[in-house]
Formats: sequence, structure tokens, C-alpha cells
Amino acid sequence: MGNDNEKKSLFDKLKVGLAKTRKILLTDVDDIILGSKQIDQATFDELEETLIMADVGPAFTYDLIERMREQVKRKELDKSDLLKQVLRDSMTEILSKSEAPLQIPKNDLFTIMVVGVNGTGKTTTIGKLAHRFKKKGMSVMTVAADTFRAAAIEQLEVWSQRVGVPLIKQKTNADPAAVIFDAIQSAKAGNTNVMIIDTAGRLHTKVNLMEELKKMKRIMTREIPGAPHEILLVLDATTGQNAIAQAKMFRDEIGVTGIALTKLDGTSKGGVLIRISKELAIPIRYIGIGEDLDDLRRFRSDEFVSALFEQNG
Ligand SMILES: Nc1nc2c(ncn2[C@@H]2O[C@H](COP(=O)(O)OP(=O)(O)O)[C@@H](O)[C@H]2O)c(=O)[nH]1
Ligand SMILES: [Mg+2]
Repeated sequence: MGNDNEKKSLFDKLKVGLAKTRKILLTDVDDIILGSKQIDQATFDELEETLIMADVGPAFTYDLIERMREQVKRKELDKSDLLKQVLRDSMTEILSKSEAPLQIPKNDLFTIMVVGVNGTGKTTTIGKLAHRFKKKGMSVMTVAADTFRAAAIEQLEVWSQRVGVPLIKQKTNADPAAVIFDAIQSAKAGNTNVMIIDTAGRLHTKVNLMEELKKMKRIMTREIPGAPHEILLVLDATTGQNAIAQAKMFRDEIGVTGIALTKLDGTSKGGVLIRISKELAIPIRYIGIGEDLDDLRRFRSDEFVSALFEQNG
């Protein structure tokens, strides 16, 4: 019972977080469909425009409209509800392909390297992840390998203290690979299950940044076979299609095994998840819907789609 209520309120929170994306995909789409005397080219044009605004991307929009057109032709779609069902089904179909939760083995050291452009939410997401893993009884360690700014180290320190997990750090401007090396020795000596590594994201020195990340990765692989076990790319949903460009860059340069999409709360660009699924085929592990410790959720396609389309009340 208590658990059900908790689930319900978490779901409501997701719905509230997605309000701006819902406004487009639910309310606006409804208005267009219900406002059309008959479903014709003008309806499709309007739908297309609206969907593009939700950042679902041109490829998805095109396929979707084609699918709707086909069904209207076959007269399978005289009811507007059915048209919306096509949208919902299309989203579910694509998003379910990206649902692949992170599997962390119990008795091994699992290493997560968190990467992404400055400001996307890396450090915050690490705090939330540490909290999440700790609640599950794992022993967690955070690593401050974004050594470029003192403030970055301090920020991770604050989160780590709040959550109550140890942090490995060195001085500002220390070699990030050396910080990681230290952390690995200390994790091996202790009983750490999960090690979460924060990295820098300053993009104006792209070549240097990627070289630095590659070096960190090499050290990890050398010290622990199979590491890094996860390269988690943090993307900011409010940046829409820019997030797609960032994902392609990180994927091509260092390889990405999972994505955390932050700041889905308060943006109308939640449809960018569709683009990530369709154009990148990288598992979406988590979504961020706020700034608090509990505001990181495992990505579940059915839950996400329900939160978008379920009517209020
Ligand atoms: N609303 C909202 N804000 C977020 C979320 N995740 C991160 N932030 C905020 O984004 C800002 C940048 O986050 P930070 O972790 O410092 O980014 P970093 O530079 O990638 O480490 C901070 O103000 C965070 O509180 C989220 O899911 N929702
Ligand atoms: Mg940071």
C-alpha cells in the first residue's frame, strides 16, 4: 500500500516535470485533431509543425505522419483517439529500444566515468547516483577528476558529504588521470562496489578535452580489466538538438555506453528523447527531473509515455 502510494506520487511528479512537453504532445495535438472537421493534409501539416516544436526530430515526425496517413487512407482512423494512439504507439515502439537499465554486479568494482559538456548536470547527477546506489546498500566512492576549477571539486565534495560517501580528490589542476589512479588503488584496498568519476567538460578546448578523457580511460583499463564499465554521457534536455550533436561527438571520440538526460522538468523539448533513441541507439539509463537528490529516475519507456499522455484527474 505505502509502496503503491509512493509510486503514484513519483509518477505524478514525473507528470508535473513533463508539463511543458505534455502541453505540446498532449494538449496541442488534441486541439489540432479535435479541431479538424476531417483529417486531411492541413491536419497533417499542423501536426508536423507541432511535433517539430517538441524536438522529436524530423525523422520521427516524417515516419509518424506517413503512418497516420496510411491508416486514414485505409479508413482505420475515423476516430481522433485512434490517431493519438498511433502517436503513442510510435513513441513507445522507439523508446522501448533505448530502455536498458544499468546492471551493476554485486561483488565487483564497477566504474562509471561521467562525461559531458559543462553545465549539463554531471556533478549533480553524480550526487543523485551516489544517493541512489547507497540506498540500495552499495558502497560508493566519488572521484573528482574535473580538476580544472576549484569550485568543481568543492561542488562534488558538498554532494558527497550530503549523501555520505567518500570522495577522492587532489589539488586544483592536478592530472585527472593521476586522481583516478589514486582512487582505483584506494577502491581496490577497500570494499568499494561503485566508483563514480566526475570529469571536465570545457568544450572550447575540444581536442585537449578528448585527449584528457582518453588518457583517463586508458589508465582505468590498465588498472582494472573491463574498466570503465560505463561511460555515462550527461545531456541537457533544454538544449534540444544540440544535445544530439554533443552525443555524436562524445560517441565518436571516446565511446558512450549510456545516457542520462537531465532537466526534463521545465522544458518543452522532452521529445528529444525520441531523437536520442532513433538517431543514436545508445541506452538511456536515467532521466533528471529536478535539482534534488531524489530527482533522478531510471528511464522506463512505458512510464515516460504514460506520463506524457495520461489525462489529468
Ligand atoms: N531543473 C533541473 N536542474 C538540473 C538538473 N540536473 C542538474 N541541474 C542543474 O544544472 C546546473 C548545472 O549542473 P552541474 O551538475 O553543475 O553541471 P556540470 O557542469 O555538468 O557538472 C545546476 O544548477 C544543477 O542544479 C535537473 O534534472 N533538473
Ligand atoms: Mg561539474
